[in-house]
Parts: sequence; C-alpha cells; structure tokens
Amino acid sequence: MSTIVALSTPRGRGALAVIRLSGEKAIAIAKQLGSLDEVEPRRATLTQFRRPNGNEILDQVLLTCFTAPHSLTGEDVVEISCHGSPAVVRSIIDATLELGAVLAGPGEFTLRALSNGKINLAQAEAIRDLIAAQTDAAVRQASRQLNGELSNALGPFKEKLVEAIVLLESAVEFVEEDIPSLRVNEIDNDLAAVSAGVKKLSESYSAGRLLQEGIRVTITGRPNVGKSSLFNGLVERERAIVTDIPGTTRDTLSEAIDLEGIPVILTDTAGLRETTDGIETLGMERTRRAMGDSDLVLVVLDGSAELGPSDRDLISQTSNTRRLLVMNKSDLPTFGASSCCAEDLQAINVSARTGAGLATLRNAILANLNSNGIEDGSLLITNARHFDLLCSTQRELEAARIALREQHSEELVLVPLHNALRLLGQITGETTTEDILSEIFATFCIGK
Ligand SMILES: Nc1nc2c(ncn2[C@@H]2O[C@H](COP(=O)(O)OP(=O)(O)OP(=O)(O)O)[C@@H](O)[C@H]2O)c(=O)[nH]1
Ligand SMILES: [Mg+2]
Repeated sequence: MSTIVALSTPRGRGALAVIRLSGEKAIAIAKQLGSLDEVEPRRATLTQFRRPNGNEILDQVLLTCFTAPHSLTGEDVVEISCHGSPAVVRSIIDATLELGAVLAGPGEFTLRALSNGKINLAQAEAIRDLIAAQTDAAVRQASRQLNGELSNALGPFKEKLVEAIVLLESAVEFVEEDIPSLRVNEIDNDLAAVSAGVKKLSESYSAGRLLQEGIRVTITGRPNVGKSSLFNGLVERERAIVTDIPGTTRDTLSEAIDLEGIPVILTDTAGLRETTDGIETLGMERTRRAMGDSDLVLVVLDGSAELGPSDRDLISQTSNTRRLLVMNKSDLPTFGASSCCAEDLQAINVSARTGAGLATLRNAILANLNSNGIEDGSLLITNARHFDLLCSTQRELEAARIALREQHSEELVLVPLHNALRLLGQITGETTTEDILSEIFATFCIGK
C-alpha cells in the first residue's frame, strides 16, 4: 500500500498547518526530513526539516508519530505541524513526494481506516458530516453517529433477521417438516417489530435532512414592504441596504442563520412589481428562481398600507407553496386590519423596525419545517443514502411478511429477508461494493 500525504488543515495562511502522512514509509520519510535516528511514537518531537537533497532548512516542525495498528488509519501515521504558510506547506509536501509519498485522494485517510477495520462506513460518513456541520445540533448528531450509535441501533434488527433466516433455512433443508403455524406467527411478529423499528428510524430523516442540508427560506413581496429590513432583523445585522426608495434591492442576497440548531439559508430578494427597468427585471427573475428553489417562502406585506395588485398576485401565486404571510410595519397604524383578515388570510404581525413579532416568526418558520426530533435527543438519520437503504429494507421486510403469511414456500420468504439483511449491512459497509465505496468517498475532502 502506498504512503499518502495531504494537508489536513484548510488551505491558506494560518499560524500552523498540519500535514499528514500514512503508510509504510511515513516514519522513514519523517526521520529523513528531520535528520532523526529515531522518533518515539505518540510523543511530540521538535525538529528542523531539511530538503532531501541539500541542506536547506524547510521549516521547524513538531512531529507526532503513531505506529501501526495504533493509529487513525491503522497504518504508520505521522502528523507534521509546520508553520501555516502555503509556501512552507508546499515545500514540505514536495519533499515527502520526493521521498516516495503520493498525494492522497479525497477521503483516503478515512478509507484506509475503514479497510483496516478502525471504523465502519456509517462512522466514516459521520466524519464527513461532522466536518460539514454548520450548527451545534448538526455537530451533536454527527458525533453520535461517529460514536457508532447508528450501527448499534441496527445491531438488534440484524440479529432478529439472522434468527428468522436460520429458522427458515433449516425448514428448507428438512423439506418434509413444514414450519408449524406457531413458528410462523413468532417469525412474523419478530419481522413486524424489525419493520416498525426500521420505519421509525427512516422517518427521522425528514428532521435529519434539515440538519444536514440546511433549509432555504426566501423573503419575497412587492417593493418597499420591508423585506430587506426583515432580512436584517433575522440575520441580526445590517447586511442588506434599506432605503425608502422602492426597488432598492436589485439582486438576491443570502446569509446562513442558526434557528434552534437548524441551519437556515435566508435569501432577500428584489421586490416584485411591473417595471420596464432592465436591471430590476433581471433581479425579479432571480427572485422567482430563489422562490422556486426554496423550502419555505415568506410573503411580506405592508400592514400600514392597502394590499395592492402585486400583493394579491403574490398571495395567489404562492397559495400552493409552503409559505408564511408576514404583515410588516406593525409599529405603524394598521391600514384597516381588515384587508388581510377580510380575506381570511393568516398572517404573522411583525415590525422589522422594532423587532416585535420576530420571535413568533422564527417559531412559525421552525413549526413549518417539521423539525420534530432535532432537539428531543433522538438519533436521526441525516444521510440520504442511509434513508434509501432503510426504506428499501422495510419494503423487503414487508414482502417477506406477506409471503410468510400467505404460506409461500420458505425460499420466497428467504429471498427478501436476505435482501433486507444485505441492505442493512450496506449502511455500515459490511456488504458494500467497491463502486459504492468509491462513490461515497468522492464526496470527502482531501486530507480527511
Ligand atoms: N415603520 C416601519 N418602517 C419599516 C419597517 N420595515 C421597513 N420599514 C421601512 O420601509 C422602507 C423600505 O424598507 P426595505 O427593507 O428597504 O424594503 P424592501 O421590501 O426591501 O424594498 P425593496 O428592496 O425596494 O424591494 C424603509 O424606509 C424602511 O425603513 C417597519 O417594520 N416599520
Ligand atoms: Mg430590499
């Protein structure tokens, strides 16, 4: 197996950078660059790295070596903390390449940890998710999965499946002994319990997906209703330009906010109205695109003015979209509180100017997003691949139960049960093919 090298900290300038080597030659390369006879494993060693051919000093570095199998990858691993200049990093990596290392591919360190049995596939994916996590709640879920909670949750399901398979397989071998009906009920009950457990886990994906991907919320409305003011209120800083001139916002503007642990990408948009202005028209096209791409639309209305035709158009255009109506400028005298109520539209009253009603609006956004389970401490499925596998597992289990109840031959029950077991195994990687593995690891970053 080759010796791989990569920068493990972000690119760019910093006080320090960490370069990682893994493989047979890792320790020999470090010793040669540091002119060291020996390095003690798991102890930090301060040394000067020199160019392999020549005496030029590359940097003063801190080395930590881990010998196989007691390392992240299960191979010999060296971590080099050097000064965080891109030029220093490049010259050290070049020097390791000269001494026989090769550049690591995306996720190759984690892949090696996986092949050496240090972690399972669900944990490898949790490492990627942990690195990508944007909020505390997302970090907590990824850490739980990294600790093996998902694999532990699947363990009892697999055991029950194996038990059922063993019973049925033995019945196949002794053809003349039909499975007594008592046993059929017992197996069916076990399968029903597994199926319900798998279903419950897969249903947590609607909340888990929000954590992982974040949700897109777009603010829309006619010009001057206070969209940008509301945007600033929700992102809690003066991010967008606000003026009393209609048509101030020309382009979409997005910011990430944290709503009770859920990452939300909030987008302010150009106000929608009839116009002949070319730039404004282009901006409005972007508004429509943002609305189409979003999980939730906030339709902002001005409560201090009469609803105009553009307001009405927008209200009817968004009637089949996930939306919240927001009546802004509640600090001003309301223009016939009537206009919205008369039409029986439920709107949330806010004042972007005073901040009144923003807490209610935040809660309404969360309530709209089916975020149940994020904060109640349950394990969530956060990964689309796991979700698909759980859904397919459940389908196979139900097919097996039907075949069992309808007294089909044992083989017809066994095929879907074997499928279910294989699908569950794909989550943790026991039954995952090379193609799937390389597809998953292509989504990792280099150095992980
Ligand atoms: N009294 C009051 N004025 C507000 C409130 N929100 C916004 N405004 C004022 O309304 C005007 C328009 O606000 P913006 O936030 O720029 O409105 P917009 O919807 O982004 O407008 P465009 O970008 O032109 O589409 C500004 O003068 C704001 O100060 C509010 O809650 N109360
Ligand atoms: Mg604006």
